[in-house]
Amino acid sequence: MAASKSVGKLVSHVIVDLDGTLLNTDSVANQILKSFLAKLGKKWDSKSAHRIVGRTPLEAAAAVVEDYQLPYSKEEFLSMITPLFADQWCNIRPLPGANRLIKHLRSNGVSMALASNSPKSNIEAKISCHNGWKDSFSAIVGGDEVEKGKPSPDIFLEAARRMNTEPSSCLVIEDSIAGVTAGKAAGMEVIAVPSIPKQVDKFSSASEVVNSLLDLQPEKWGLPPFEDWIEGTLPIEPWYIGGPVIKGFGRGSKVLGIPTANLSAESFSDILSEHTSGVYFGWAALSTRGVYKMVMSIGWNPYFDNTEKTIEPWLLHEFPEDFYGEELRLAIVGYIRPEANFPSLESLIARIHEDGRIAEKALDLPLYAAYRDSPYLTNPLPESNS
Ligand code: ADP
Ligand code: RBF
Ligand code: MG
Repeated sequence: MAASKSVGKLVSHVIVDLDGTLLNTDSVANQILKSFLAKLGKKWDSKSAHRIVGRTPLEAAAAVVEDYQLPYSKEEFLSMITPLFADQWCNIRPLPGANRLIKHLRSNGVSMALASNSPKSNIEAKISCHNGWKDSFSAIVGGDEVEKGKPSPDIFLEAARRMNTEPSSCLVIEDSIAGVTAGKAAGMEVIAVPSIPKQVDKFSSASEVVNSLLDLQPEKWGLPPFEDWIEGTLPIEPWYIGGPVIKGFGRGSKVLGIPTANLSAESFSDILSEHTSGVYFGWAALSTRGVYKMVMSIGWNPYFDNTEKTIEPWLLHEFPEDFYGEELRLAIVGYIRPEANFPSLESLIARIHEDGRIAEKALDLPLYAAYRDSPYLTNPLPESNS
């Protein structure tokens, strides 16, 4: 839930972190470390990712050497993996909402700086892969340009200095605990966008915690509001997933009176790691039945505190029977809100029904209705060879 304290001061400048905040670096880092460790006969545990998020490269290397008892010094290990990362820089994808945020601040003339623990040359290489990013920042500060990296405040203080402004006029956007600590120590307002799920309590020192960049409300800080929300929905670049309907927790119909035709989250771990948890909507096709309006949640269902991320699509239609095993295809076209916890089951149910009404109505807008005819939904399944 977007926990917010009484929101503090108004700001005029924004300082953003790069890895894990604008870029989905974790996903690429996980792949690189997984294959590197596999060659040493060791298995990368993505749960230890929190030990490297937000650290300087050498600190992150030291953590991996220690955790996996590698037969190298941290310097040796860093020199082995650095080229592997350099090869992948242009494969690191922007996180949802990153391009939108950069364009928004830029087109409204809000000064923006980039402040990262990475060396400056790495930052420049990474952002050069994304159109319009470099020119959007009036200052870029790398970890090698100050004495101490985050959690020390140096990087943020230097960014403010280069923008010719006071630290107290700056709003920091950060995904890591080290970054939040650094921003606060610099005397700045800090919005945390945690990249590690279910760790929100660790970010209590932040001025505000949001689930993703899609949930930012710049007007809370005296900055220009986003103007792309339409009737309670945010249009997104559509994405498509599909597969056989599987058994879920057996809870949707029974406990909530809201059946959800679950897809296997495991089969879509890559695409899901690109999209933040939350409530989305779009169109759902069942190959033998038709195309229906759909609203869904993706995530850990905070009310039930699940340990697995699940995909829970509710088709806005009454069906005479179950359709387990049938091919379900989804075109996801818009975002409604982050997943939330609720004080009671009734309030969760009421909120899901409201999501349903919002989706039902929005999907009639031409902007969203157009995707009802996506070939992905309407084309027959390819013949199976088996
Ligand atoms: P599970 O936990 O196994 O997903 P649910 O109680 O959520 O069980 O029920 C989901 C099942 O109900 C779906 O897999 C599907 O077969 C059926 N179903 C019937 N109507 C709908 C609907 N409108 N939306 C989604 N699923 C539906
Ligand atoms: N579960 C939550 O814990 N928090 C939510 O905010 C939430 N939002 C949902 C929104 C929609 C549109 C749907 C279909 C489900 C949502 N759920 C949410 C998931 C619900 O808990 C889940 O479908 C049941 O637990 C069934 O497994
Ligand atoms: Mg279900």
